[in-house]
Amino acid sequence: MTYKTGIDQLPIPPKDAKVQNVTCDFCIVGCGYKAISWPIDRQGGADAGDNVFGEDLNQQQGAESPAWYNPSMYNVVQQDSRLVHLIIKPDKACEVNAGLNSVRGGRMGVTRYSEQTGTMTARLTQPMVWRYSQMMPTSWDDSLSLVADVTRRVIEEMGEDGVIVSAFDHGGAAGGYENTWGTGKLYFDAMKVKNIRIHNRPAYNSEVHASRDMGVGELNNSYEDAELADTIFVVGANPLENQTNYFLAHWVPNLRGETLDKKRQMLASEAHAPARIIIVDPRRTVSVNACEAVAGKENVLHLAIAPGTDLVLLNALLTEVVSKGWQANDFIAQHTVGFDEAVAANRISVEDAAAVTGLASADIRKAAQWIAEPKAGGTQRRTMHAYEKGLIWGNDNYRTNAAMVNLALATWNVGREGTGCVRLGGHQEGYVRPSDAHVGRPAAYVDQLLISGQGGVHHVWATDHFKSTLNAEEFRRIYRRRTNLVKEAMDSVPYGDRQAQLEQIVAAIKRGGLFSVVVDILPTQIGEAAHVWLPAATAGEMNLTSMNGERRLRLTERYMDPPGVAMPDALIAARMANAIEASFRKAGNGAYADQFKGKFDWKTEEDAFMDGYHEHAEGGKFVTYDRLRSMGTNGVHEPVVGFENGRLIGTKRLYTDGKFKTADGRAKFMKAEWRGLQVAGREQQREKYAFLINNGRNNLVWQNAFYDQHTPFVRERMPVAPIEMNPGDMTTLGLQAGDLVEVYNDVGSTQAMVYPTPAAKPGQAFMLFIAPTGQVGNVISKATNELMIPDYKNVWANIRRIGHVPSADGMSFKNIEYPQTL
Ligand SMILES: Nc1nc2c(c(=O)[nH]1)N[C@H]1C(S)=C(S)[C@@H](COP(=O)(O)OP(=O)(O)OC[C@H]3O[C@@H](n4cnc5c(=O)[nH]c(N)nc54)[C@H](O)[C@@H]3O)O[C@H]1N2
Ligand SMILES: Nc1nc2c(c(=O)[nH]1)N[C@H]1C(S)=C(S)[C@@H](COP(=O)(O)OP(=O)(O)OC[C@H]3O[C@@H](n4cnc5c(=O)[nH]c(N)nc54)[C@H](O)[C@@H]3O)O[C@H]1N2
Ligand code: SF4
Ligand SMILES: [Mo]
Repeated sequence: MTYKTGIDQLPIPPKDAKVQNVTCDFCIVGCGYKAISWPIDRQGGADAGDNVFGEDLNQQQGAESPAWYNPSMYNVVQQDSRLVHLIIKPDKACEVNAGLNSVRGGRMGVTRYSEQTGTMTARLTQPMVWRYSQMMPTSWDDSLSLVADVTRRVIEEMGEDGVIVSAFDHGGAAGGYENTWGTGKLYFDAMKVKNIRIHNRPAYNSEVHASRDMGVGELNNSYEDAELADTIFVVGANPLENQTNYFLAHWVPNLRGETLDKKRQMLASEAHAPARIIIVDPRRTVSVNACEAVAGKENVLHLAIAPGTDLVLLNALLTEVVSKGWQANDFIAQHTVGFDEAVAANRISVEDAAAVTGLASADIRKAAQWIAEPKAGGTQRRTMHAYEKGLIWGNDNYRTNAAMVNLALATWNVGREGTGCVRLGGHQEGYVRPSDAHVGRPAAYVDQLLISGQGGVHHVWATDHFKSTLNAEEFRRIYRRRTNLVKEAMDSVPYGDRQAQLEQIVAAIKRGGLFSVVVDILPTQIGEAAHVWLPAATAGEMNLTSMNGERRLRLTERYMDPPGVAMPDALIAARMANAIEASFRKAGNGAYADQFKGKFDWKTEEDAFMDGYHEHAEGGKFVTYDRLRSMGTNGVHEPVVGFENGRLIGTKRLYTDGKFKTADGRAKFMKAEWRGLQVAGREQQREKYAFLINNGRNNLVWQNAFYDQHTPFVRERMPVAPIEMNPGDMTTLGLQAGDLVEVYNDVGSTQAMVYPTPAAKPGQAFMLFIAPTGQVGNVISKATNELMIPDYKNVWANIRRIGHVPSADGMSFKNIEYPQTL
């Protein structure tokens, strides 16, 4: 372990070290971890009685020993103002990850704020405001009263439509029930803001409207179902890299046949075999490769579909299943409506579908068989249907989502063990807010409001549109211009004269300016344009509750202090609300001030949890911090339905009674006819440009790299956003590994570093999506579907060499595929 870090010894945690529950900060999977901490001036010992593991560490530990941690899991931090050693290591007893960490979660230790070890010292430690023509530190009262006064003046001039908000709606760090409630109560209860967007799309809407309209909530199964399935059918997702430990701890054992005993026990009357898997993705991902390695090629069907044509495949599968009579007739008759109409409207032959999707007819038939052919003995096959951003941010989101759910309903693959029709998920979830009904449908396209000069003040919570939105180049350009107008206006009068400042700010807004407030834990790119930065505390610096992709609710306990005066987002929202109330009251508008009165008296994040989740979530009345803490890293599946013998009682999977979320309880089939590449201009773009710029995540990097860009481990591997390219295409363009290229089309341009990828198809590149050093959003046009959902994935552009990344010569460009035997 001395390699590059120089660390060959780590302290042994003493027997009486503090052990707390942690759910990973990052992805949907929500792996269980333990935070182990103890005073800086002490150490445990190697004898079993002297360390927290209770193990004799004088002996060599086994390969899977939990009595172990690595330098990435360790740091020195402050806890209740005192220095402590801190280890954040995966919990072997957690059913989600069974002791596994990923290359992201395993680095929570080194991504904590530490003055002592120098990690993440870029964190925001105090509020900053635009003053003396630069960002200057100030107090909470001063910064929030400025935000409140400007927000008030904007509301006085423009009404609440002048307040534009960008806010997370997820769980895990940068979200969670406390913080979605805090922001939700501010904008949807005290105010009725309708010009609001979510962190990952330009409006306030659902990623999976269709599934919900059909009565099928999108997280309806349990991770155990991936262990019980006969077939796993995945569309547009790359679970090894993006839902890592769900894939490794639950899919792989089934693909290897290791869950056969469990299947035989739980589903005794049926025939069982190791699972097969179908992966629909234009790209050969490492998930495909890993599945082949563990299940054998004969049990893996990779459908390398023409980008954006999933709808056609899904409709053809439905057509084929029905033509074979493999649908679940009783279930359809008793629990659904609209089957015949949907089958008729969506009908497409396998041959016609093969022509559009570029797939072989035989493979489409094989997929239908693997999904729905009855098992030996005639029982209905159990097929888990899963999808994520290749479908959600793919072509024609609403209809394609509907076509996926149609197939799952027709084959009764919802509400039974070993099934599910589910999002694989992105972040953890943690949504509890007052009604958003006033936002309307379709919701306002917030980016376009900002670009067209509307709105006066923009509150930005834990997102960086400069990197992650569509049409990003134009967004950035206009956002800078508008916020600069306000900066110049602020510079023109004495900073200490609040009244003069306000007048200048309002005058600048009337000339097209925009006042921007960013709540984040680190400096961001959109923050460079902002006038106020408010420093947030993140998970572990506050208590935080969230649920994972199987609706498993847990509490991450506070194990360290936030940096400086940073505060949980929920409490920032509360203080902002109180400041806005005070501003209106002072200005003589008591009626408006009263909308905030008495609603934001929370002293702690637990107060926000009790006011929000406990009072408003389904089953919330059973849940308290103490009860959740005692449920440990395994938590409880939502919705919680009771509390008995000291334990919360949950719901392992949804719709087992065949009752769906519609007025009459019947799930709805939906018509979903094919209409080509639906977003305006994309067909033409495909014809005009040489490369598909497919884009998304990779294993190493979490989101916009907010931590990773400050971490040598990642930075030295990816100094610039990598773009995976076919070696033949590289030769044609005269490119070497590590070359810097420009990716450009009629919308904009961006930069990336060439990563040779033998599995990449000619003409199909894959770029890391929202890196600080190259954003795909620059080349994505502003057009969306009818409900304001972007197609981030199906984008075409040209590529040209502009140089070489200086540090690339010392880098590895090894093929990321696994060897074929695992
Ligand atoms: N390592 C890591 N894990 C993460 C994240 C991260 O940043 N890093 N982010 C988390 C978040 S917020 C999210 S939302 C999830 C996203 O999880 P995923 O959806 O798994 O991630 P992506 O890589 O965006 O896209 C998945 C796949 O869609 C494919 N695709 C592109 N176009 C099409 C198409 O037209 N049809 C089909 N069928 N497939 C297509 C791409 O080739 C890609 O392999 O990941 C979460 N997990
Ligand atoms: N081209 C393309 N674009 C995409 C996508 C795609 O597949 N392709 N996917 C979309 C998707 S699914 C997503 S999720 C988005 C992600 O896009 P963003 O939401 O813009 O990216 P994140 O990295 O998740 O942003 C998190 C921000 O919150 C801050 N933060 C972290 N913890 C905390 C906290 O506790 N409190 C506060 N206040 N701040 C915190 C971080 O510093 C960071 O600035 O990108 C979207 N854009
Ligand atoms: S798989 Fe996701 S939740 Fe689990 S450790 Fe990795 S990033 Fe964290
Ligand atoms: Mo996401």
